[in-house]
Amino acid sequence: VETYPYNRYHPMGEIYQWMNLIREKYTEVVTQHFLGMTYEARPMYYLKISQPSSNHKKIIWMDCGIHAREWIAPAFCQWFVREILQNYQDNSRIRRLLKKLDFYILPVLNIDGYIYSWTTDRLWRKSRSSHNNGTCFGTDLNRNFNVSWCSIGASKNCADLTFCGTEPVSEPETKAVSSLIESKKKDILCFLTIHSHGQLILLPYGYTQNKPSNYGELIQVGQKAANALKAKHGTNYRVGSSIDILYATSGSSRDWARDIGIPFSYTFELRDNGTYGFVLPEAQIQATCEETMEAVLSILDDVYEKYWYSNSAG
Ligand code: 0X9
Ligand code: ZN
Repeated sequence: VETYPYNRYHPMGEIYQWMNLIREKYTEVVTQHFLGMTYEARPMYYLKISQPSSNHKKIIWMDCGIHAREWIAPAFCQWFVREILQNYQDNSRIRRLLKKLDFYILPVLNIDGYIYSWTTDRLWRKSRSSHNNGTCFGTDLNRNFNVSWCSIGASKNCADLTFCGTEPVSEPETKAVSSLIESKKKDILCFLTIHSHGQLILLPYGYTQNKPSNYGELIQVGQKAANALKAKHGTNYRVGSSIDILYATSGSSRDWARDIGIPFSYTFELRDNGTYGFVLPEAQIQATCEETMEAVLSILDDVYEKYWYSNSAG
């Protein structure tokens, strides 16, 4: 674990091995949990980081790599896990968070697609499910959740990049995530889903101009996170509701999570702003992860405060 290069992109086999090493080295705080199998029958695992405590804890969910080609996202999930584990004993900020929060981290949601982006097509986005008698492949897993499914910003044509699947939650990967989140939703305070690119912090919704009931605090927490991010290396992010500052989407995990009652739900679109796009050079991994870490910690500090010291998000 000490020698694992966090400033490199890793193929899926190495990420599986990394999860095993992390679990073995940090047995007292990390457990690995099976979520389900992918379409191509690979196991999905998330890492749970939890300090034994008598407090009733809230859950922070973070997934990375729902889109295969966005390699910086899994790199950030791994970076985040390392930062938490290397610092939780000495760093009072992280120690405080872990007293009342458990972190659930899914480093690669779309494993089949991620592997395909390494072996065959660097710019692959979707999953690898087969459709129309094997004439087209892949569902956009971020259009397959059960929220206003395939109503806008998604396609029913399996050849399209935003193919929404054959029905809501038709894909094994979205089933696995949905059922875990559904079963824990009363305890989940914050849902973070990490993408690239565009340098955005997006909040619900993508499928409607309506605003969530806590829109004001979502904007405020998001803007503070963007300020913290910029303070690290000067990178500019925009913050806003998805449909306003990006484009319309239906069936996204973030909107679904908000609509089942998870108060703080955000999509991050990491670096860059289009120069390299999805093919962000490895030389930028470290700075991207450092600044994103500041933004995520800012959100976690805020949701921690808001949950335990006010009634606004209960
Ligand atoms: O299109 C997407 O799913 C995301 N952009 S990406 O370039 N990473 O593919 C945007 C997701 C934002 N979420 C919603 N608009 N619901
Ligand atoms: Zn994406």
